[in-house]
Amino acid sequence: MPRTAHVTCPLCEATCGLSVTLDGPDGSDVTEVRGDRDDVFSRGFICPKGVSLGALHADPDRLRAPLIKRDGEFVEVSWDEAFAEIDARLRPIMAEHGNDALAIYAGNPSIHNVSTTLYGPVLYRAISTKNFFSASTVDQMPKHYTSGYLFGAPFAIPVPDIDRTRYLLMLGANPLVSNGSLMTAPDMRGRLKALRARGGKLVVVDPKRTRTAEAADEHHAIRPGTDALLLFALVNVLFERDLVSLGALEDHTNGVAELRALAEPFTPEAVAPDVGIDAEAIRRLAVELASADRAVVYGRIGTTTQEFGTLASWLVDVLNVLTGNLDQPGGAMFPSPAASAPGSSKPFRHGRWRSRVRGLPEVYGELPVATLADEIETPGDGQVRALLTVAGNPCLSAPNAERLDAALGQLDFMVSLDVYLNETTRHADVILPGPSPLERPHYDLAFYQLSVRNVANWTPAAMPSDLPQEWETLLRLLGVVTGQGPNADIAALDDFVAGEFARRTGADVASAAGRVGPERLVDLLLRSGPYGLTLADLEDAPHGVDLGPLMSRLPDALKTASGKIELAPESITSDVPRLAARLEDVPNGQFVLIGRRQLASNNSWMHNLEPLVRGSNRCTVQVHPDDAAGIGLTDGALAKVFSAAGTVELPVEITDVLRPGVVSIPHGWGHDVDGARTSVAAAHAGANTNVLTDDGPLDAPTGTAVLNGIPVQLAPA
Ligand SMILES: Nc1nc2c(c(=O)[nH]1)N[C@H]1C(S)=C(S)[C@@H](COP(=O)(O)OP(=O)(O)OC[C@H]3O[C@@H](n4cnc5c(=O)[nH]c(N)nc54)[C@H](O)[C@@H]3O)O[C@H]1N2
Ligand SMILES: Nc1nc2c(c(=O)[nH]1)N[C@H]1C(S)=C(S)[C@@H](COP(=O)(O)OP(=O)(O)OC[C@H]3O[C@@H](n4cnc5c(=O)[nH]c(N)nc54)[C@H](O)[C@@H]3O)O[C@H]1N2
Ligand code: SF4
Ligand SMILES: [Mo]
Repeated sequence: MPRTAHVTCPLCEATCGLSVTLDGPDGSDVTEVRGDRDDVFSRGFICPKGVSLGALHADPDRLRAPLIKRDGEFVEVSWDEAFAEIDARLRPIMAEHGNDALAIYAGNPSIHNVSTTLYGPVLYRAISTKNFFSASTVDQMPKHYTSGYLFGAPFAIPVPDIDRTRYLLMLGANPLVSNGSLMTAPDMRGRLKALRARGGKLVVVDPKRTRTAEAADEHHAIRPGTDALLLFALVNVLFERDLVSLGALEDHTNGVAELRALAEPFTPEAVAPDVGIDAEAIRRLAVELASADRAVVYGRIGTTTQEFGTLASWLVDVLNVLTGNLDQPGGAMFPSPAASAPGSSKPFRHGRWRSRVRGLPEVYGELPVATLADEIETPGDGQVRALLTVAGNPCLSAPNAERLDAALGQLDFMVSLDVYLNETTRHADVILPGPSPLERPHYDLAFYQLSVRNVANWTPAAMPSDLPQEWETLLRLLGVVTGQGPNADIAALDDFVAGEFARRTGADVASAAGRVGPERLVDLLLRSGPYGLTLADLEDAPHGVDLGPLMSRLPDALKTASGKIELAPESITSDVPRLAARLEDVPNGQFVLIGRRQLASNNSWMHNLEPLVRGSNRCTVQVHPDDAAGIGLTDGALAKVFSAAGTVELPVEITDVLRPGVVSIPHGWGHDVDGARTSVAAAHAGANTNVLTDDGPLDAPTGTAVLNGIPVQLAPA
């Protein structure tokens, strides 16, 4: 008899509810995946990735047993053998060289997985290495940094109240393809349509006329990397025209006068030649933003992974404050999640330690992944000799990928928690697999903190797994790194973790009696959360619980030392002279490379699924027709693309959606490596664009990689 499981899709930030039909002798054959029409948040929405959850579950290349590399070949082993190997090889490295000799890289899916979200940090704290890296420094770290300094807490990220706004100025985001990021909002097409239907306006700023730009009222093709200049000019106009109006924020904000002074040189006329948008249009945008009754500015990855990522992220929030739209319905609001992991009670600061080789400051407990290769390659005290990756594929996702790939090959020991033997994990000595998304429980702890509506939805595992849950594997690793050996008492460690959670949240650990692992921790977090929910409440609501629209949260949400919004903190404003220098020295007209996301793709790791690699999901270099004509490129022919870091070859796709002078390559491809076990991906290999991105220039305050706006040259191959 077929049965239906209701699951929250864990593949992206949209948190769609899906109905999964299961059949077959042991109920583990996925016969259909549909959008769940009764889901309180997503109302039946689904994308091609969600549909492919069944293909992912069934993928024969997905690992189902631990692997150990013996004489260069991976062999399947038991869990006991795998842990014995880790204990025998990792412990001596840590004993001789210290914990900093073990680096950690946590990848994107680790935040889409309740086991690794909750138990990863437990292990990382126990290892306590300075060399902690994650996908955040190729993604949203500037946003944590600016939230840390403006609001006092790196996870206090305001999100656009998209269902109530009447004016949305969106920069560097393409949610009709990405399905939204730092903005949990299933069915973005429907939400943007509704915005326009109620008389609202959508303005998109993007070097490319994306799907989202096509669906907008207005599109401005900005020159890559110049968002901070544009945003500063908007601030300038607000002051010039006396349009600054903080409203309810007046008593809660410091730094307005400093900001006025800082914005002075950035007039629309001064920035226009570099930004590529004319001064008159910039003035009009500022006036529209200030006069719309509910307006919001939103920036995403095109604004964070660029040379001025921190300044651009900061100015997005600054504009929301100066127009009185922060914390107001229809503006940028702080969600009120039902459960959130306990954070630090101290106001945010960065630079508590620095990287050994380049002296880059720590931000939010991390060093930039752009410097991981430096730390592995450079001999001396504190050199990285071992690496643990958790759900990450830095060989495809980090800048200067060829160099990092070679560096991983030099490690003394590497362990990966991962579901594939791929470009990165092929360098591991031991790979520890986790269950498929349908074999584990799910709760979107991180993404409900970024949700445009307050909702809560718990997903029990749709079916049992033959593999240990990843929280158990992480605790077993905790046993190894803390010297308890390869067979530590996991239940005892878990009791200890739950006790600590209860202590930090004020919940009574006995109230969650009878539960273990993430179930117990989520139950404790819900109980201590603002709605007093329990896990049992959510278990009774398979389509989720709607907790209503976003609510104003100031001043309570502010954790700065002053208790106020700090609009002009020195840790941010000290980077303004670097931006001002750009006004004097506008880069010349060479080609610049930007990235792009594809609907049927998920960064680097879902290219092994036949249904997703068919059709339009192709790794090409997009070039504007005028540019192509100028250098003799023809559609479909191969081009060579060169940068300071490397060279790749890939097919040309000629399209007028790009701003002339800008070329675009998607990331996450380049599957033609030796030693991986992803047969479908290998047949659709594509090229790795991060061979072209450089690990040298970074967003100065945070060390976030510059992945957009890379100078490149092109030629027919
Ligand atoms: N040039 C360029 N580079 C980019 C970007 C860009 O826009 N341009 N975007 C950046 C961004 S935003 C991000 S987030 C990063 C992503 O960078 P990463 O997080 O390093 O890479 P992913 O492609 O997400 O790879 C995830 C890995 O997790 C594994 N995995 C999947 N599910 C699970 C699971 O349930 N458990 C475990 N243990 N493993 C799992 C996959 O097999 C894969 O190895 O890439 C960045 N790189
Ligand atoms: N289908 C699919 N969905 C995904 C992912 C995926 O790989 N595939 N990845 C997920 C992840 S990890 C993340 S972080 C999110 C990201 O979510 P989004 O930020 O919405 O991602 P993108 O679609 O890359 O949109 C970035 C846009 O920035 C533009 N851009 C590039 N440079 C600049 C610039 O200098 N200035 C401006 N203003 N714009 C610029 C690009 O043209 C692009 O349209 O998506 C998530 N969702
Ligand atoms: S939009 Fe995201 S959450 Fe929704 S089905 Fe697609 S991948 Fe899953
Ligand atoms: Mo990301």
